[in-house]
Amino acid sequence: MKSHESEISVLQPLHLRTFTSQVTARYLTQNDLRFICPLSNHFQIKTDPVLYVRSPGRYLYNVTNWPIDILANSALWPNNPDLLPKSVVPGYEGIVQPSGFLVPGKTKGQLQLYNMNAAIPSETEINIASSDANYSYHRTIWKDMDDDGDLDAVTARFHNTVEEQNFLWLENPGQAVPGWTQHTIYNQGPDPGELWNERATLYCIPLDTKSGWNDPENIIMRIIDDTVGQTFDMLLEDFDNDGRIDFLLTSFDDRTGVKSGSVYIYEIPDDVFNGTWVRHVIADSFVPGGSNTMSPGTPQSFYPSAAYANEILPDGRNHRKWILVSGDDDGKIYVLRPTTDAANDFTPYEKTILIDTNAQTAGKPAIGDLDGDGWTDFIAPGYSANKHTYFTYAPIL
Ligand SMILES: [Ca+2]
Ligand SMILES: [Ca+2]
Ligand SMILES: [Ca+2]
Ligand SMILES: [Ca+2]
Repeated sequence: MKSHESEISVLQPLHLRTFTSQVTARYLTQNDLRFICPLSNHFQIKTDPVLYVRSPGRYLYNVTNWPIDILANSALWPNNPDLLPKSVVPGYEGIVQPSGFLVPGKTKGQLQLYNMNAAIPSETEINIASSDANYSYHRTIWKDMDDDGDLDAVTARFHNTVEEQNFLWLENPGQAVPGWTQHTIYNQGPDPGELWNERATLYCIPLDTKSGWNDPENIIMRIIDDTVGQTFDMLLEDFDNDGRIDFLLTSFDDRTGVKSGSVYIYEIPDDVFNGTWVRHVIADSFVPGGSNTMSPGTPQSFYPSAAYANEILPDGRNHRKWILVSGDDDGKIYVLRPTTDAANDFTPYEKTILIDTNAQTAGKPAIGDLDGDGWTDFIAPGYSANKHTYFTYAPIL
C-alpha cells in the first residue's frame, strides 16, 4: 500500500470560472454548495442574491459549466448559512440563512429558513426573526433551550457597534411559521465572537437549574481571555484526541499599532468558571491588508481523506484533525497541520498557504467530500479576486 502521507500531499488546484460578482462559498451538504453574491452595492438599500449549486460533486471536473441557481434575493447582506437539520421544523431540511450587517442600509437582517429538498426552495422561505425591529444576524446553533423537546435557535443579534448587541434564543413553535418569540440571554453580550468587547466569554447555566435558560438569573458569565484583541471565530472540539474538548479561537490584535492575527487553542479546565484556561498559540503572524480589516477569519477542522480519518494509530487513537483557516482580509486561505499526533502537545501547527488570491479579502471556504470519493475537497473563495478555486486531495487522475 502506498504511504498515505505521499498521497495526501497531492493537492491539486482547479480554477473555477470567474463569477460576475463577489462571492463567498460555503458547502453544507453533498447536495448543496452555496455562494453569497454580490455584496458590491454596499451603500444601497438593495437585497443581495444568494446563489447555489445542487450536487456540486457531479461537476467537479467540469467547473466551467456549473448549473448555478438563484436561491433567493430577499435579504440585505446575507452571510454565514448554517444547516437546518431535519428534526427542527416539520417538513423542512435545509439551511438557515442569516443576514444584515453594520453598513448603513443593510442593518435589517433576517433568519430565513429554506427547505432545500423542495423543487423551488425559495418558495419555502420563512423569516423566523421577523418579530424584531432592526437587527443583524450571523450564526445559528440548534439547541433545546426550554426542554420541550424541539430544537430552538440560539443566536446573537446586533444593531451597531455601540448601541446594542444581544445573545438570545428564538423559541421553536413546532411549525414552519415566521416570527419566533425571542428570549434575550445576555444584553451587550456576544456578537460574532465578542468582536467589539475584545474578549472571549463563556455563558453557562448550571446543569441542575430548573428553569434553565428561561431565567436570566441562572446565567453565569466567565471571561476566558481579554488579552487577545478582537476575537473573530471559534471551534469547540477535541484537537489532540485526549478525550477532552478544547477551545480554538481566532483573533486579531492591532492595539499596539502592530497588526497581528493569531489562532489559539485553550485547554478547558475541569472547573470552567474558576480553573485556568491554558492558552497555546498554534499559528500567528496573520497580517491583513488595508484599514478596518482583520485576519485570520473562520476556522474549520477536517481530515484530508476518509481513510486518514479512520486510520487507527498504534496507541489506539486517531490522527489529529487538521484546520483550514481563512486569512480573510489577507487574501489567503491556510492549512494548519499538527506537527504531532501526540496528545497534550499544542506546539505551533505547520502553517501552509492553500491559496493566495492576490486580492484583499478571501472569504469563507467550503470544505467536504463533494463527490463522495473519500478525498476531501475545498472550494476556496476569492471574494475580492472574484474567483473560486476548487482543490482536492484526490491523487491526480
Ligand atoms: Ca425547545
Ligand atoms: Ca417549542
Ligand atoms: Ca483535547
Ligand atoms: Ca472528494
